[in-house]
Amino acid sequence: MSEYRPIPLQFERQEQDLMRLRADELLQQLGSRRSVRSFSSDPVAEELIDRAIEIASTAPSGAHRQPWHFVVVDDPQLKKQIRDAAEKEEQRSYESRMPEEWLDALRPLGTDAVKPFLIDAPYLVILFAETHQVAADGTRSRNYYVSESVGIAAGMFIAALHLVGLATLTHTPSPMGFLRAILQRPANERPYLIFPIGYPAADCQVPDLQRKALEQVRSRNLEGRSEES
Ligand code: IYR
Repeated sequence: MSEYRPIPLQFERQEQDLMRLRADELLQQLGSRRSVRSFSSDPVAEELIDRAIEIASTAPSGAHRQPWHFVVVDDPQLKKQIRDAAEKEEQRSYESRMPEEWLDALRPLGTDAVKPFLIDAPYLVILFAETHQVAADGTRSRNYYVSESVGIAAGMFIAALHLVGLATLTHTPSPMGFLRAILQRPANERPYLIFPIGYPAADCQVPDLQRKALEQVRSRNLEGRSEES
């Protein structure tokens, strides 16, 4: 495999004050993001979805394989097929597959097996992870750190959508194999997440949850070290 040609990094140092201001602004903007489960069917410009996918696709990836594929779905029939299949799986999960501990953990969120957002949202974006690559001559090569890479791309996608002014949800019906069948994707693609995307419904409500404070999610050096390791 040929090597990438080294080129000078484009990087500009910013004034400290500006860096602090940007960090504060970003925290405020991204901190107002909420997972939305109730969508308006108002149309959304598809180019905004495309820009968000391009932003997500700037994510770092193992060996720069970029092992992701985004399918943008707005066809009402496909959306209905996806909703029907997802609800069938979710019904079984809520009724018999999820252990009591998991159901207890979800109770505060009030979720159930009914997923109208899968047809109400003007777009569904289905993110697939490419487990390996298949060249034009049929030779396979493996990808590296696939779930880390695709997870990072997913996070960047969520941030991009929010900063652009759109609402989304990371939806994970389980199992998700039906997505590969309905969307007729190749065997090297594994469904990773569904993102319904649009504007929130006018009467959209979200759970009044709190986020962990900085002190709860970070420590410095050996602060709070564990005896066990
Ligand atoms: N996939 C199911 C259950 C679910 C699981 C988790 I973890 C959540 O944070 C929310 C829901 C559903 O979408 O209802």
